Amino acid sequence: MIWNETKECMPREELRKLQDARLVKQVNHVYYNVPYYRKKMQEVGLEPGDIRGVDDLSKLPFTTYEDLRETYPFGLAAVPLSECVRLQSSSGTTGKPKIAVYTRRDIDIWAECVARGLTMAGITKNDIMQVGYGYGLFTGGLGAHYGAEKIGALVIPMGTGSTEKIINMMIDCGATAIACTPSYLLHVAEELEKSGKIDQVKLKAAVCGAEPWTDEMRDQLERRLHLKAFDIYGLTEIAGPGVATDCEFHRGLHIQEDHFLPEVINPETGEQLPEGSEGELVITTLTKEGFPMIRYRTKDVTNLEYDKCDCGRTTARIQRFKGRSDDMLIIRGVNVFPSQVEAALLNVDGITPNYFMTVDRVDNSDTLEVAVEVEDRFFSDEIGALEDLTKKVHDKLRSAIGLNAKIRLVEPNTLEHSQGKTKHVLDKRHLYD
Ligand code: DLL
Repeated sequence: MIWNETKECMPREELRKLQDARLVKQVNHVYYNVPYYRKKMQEVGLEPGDIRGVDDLSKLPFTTYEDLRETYPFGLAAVPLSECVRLQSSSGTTGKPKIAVYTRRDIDIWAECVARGLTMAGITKNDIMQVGYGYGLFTGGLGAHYGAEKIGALVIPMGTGSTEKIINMMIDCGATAIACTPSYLLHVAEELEKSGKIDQVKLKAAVCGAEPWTDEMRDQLERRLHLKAFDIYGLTEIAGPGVATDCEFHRGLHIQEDHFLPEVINPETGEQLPEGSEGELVITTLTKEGFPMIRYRTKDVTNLEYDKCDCGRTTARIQRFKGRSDDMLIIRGVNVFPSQVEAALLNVDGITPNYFMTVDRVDNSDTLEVAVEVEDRFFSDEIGALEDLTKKVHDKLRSAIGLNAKIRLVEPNTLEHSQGKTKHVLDKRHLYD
């Protein structure tokens, strides 16, 4: 069953009409209710009547994290706070946290979008879904929770905490689905293998997101936990998880386009790019009451596909994220995304997806060290196995990113494991600037 089939599978011309009408309404809403938006539109000589539909989208000014910081905490709220029923927040990269407020209708639509995403992952009212995202200000816990309740699944609101307790609950209550970050799920897999309890787990689907991950990581999770892993995307400013989710064909994440209008731009020039080009994802909310976002620059780098998916859905699909434009490293003049390193590492037998990159500057030259956890057996195997593996990893990385890195292979559970967003990079170079 497809949750709300009418919207997700409607012909694109029909969807476009709906988006046109909703965009006009959303622009009017912010113009008349948010002085900050009105001022920004007036500065470029725009009146609400100039926006007649999606074709006029590029006339509108962008909204950025800096705008959120400037208007912190409630300057972009488009309804009185007495009309809002929820506040969520996420730490910004620098300075103030990002804060969003939601009306009751916003919460309902958000839950509907998550419900569609969970349905794509095959989760139904017959499932028992354990939520392993943090509850509280982070949108992951409550977002997944409301979506799962909407489809009628039995929700275990576990949140984060002791991995042992999380595993026991999962086994004792027979959880059939889990929502958590991919890196944490991998940690759960490792712990289950170690304790010999893997056969007691009934999970059939995992809905993972909040951080970039790769197809190679999906393969590992699916193989080690005997489940199907799905990707879910979202951000606090726009709603939370459920802005887009991938289906069983894994041809990209279907955007809930009746609520979120996507574009891809050149991050340097701000110019809208043609279909299929890679660039920064920009999202405009179409139905938000509390905290609408007009052309919000997500900083997430991807490209969009618009052809009909094998599942029958007609919505645009986000292709695997390369990372965030502000995560991109320039090492000795070469552009490197951590996700490229992850994908290369996972192509080597015996390597786990737990890695940490340290970039430094020595004698005016950039250096890159990659520490990576490898399977236990390499530490007990015959002498030479570790050296061979180090060389293999080094060569794989060099051909993937074009750089010679210093490789440090470490035992399982040496690097930090996080239940939230995992940090994979330390760039020490800014210390010298
Ligand atoms: O991470 C919302 C979320 C919760 C999404 C649970 C999925 C699951 P923020 O804390 O505001 O919101 O962070 C948003 O996280 O701009 C991306 O850079 C990154 N991100 C989120 N999902 C994915 C994903 C939540 N599936 C920021 N793949 C976004 C890659 C992701 N990056």
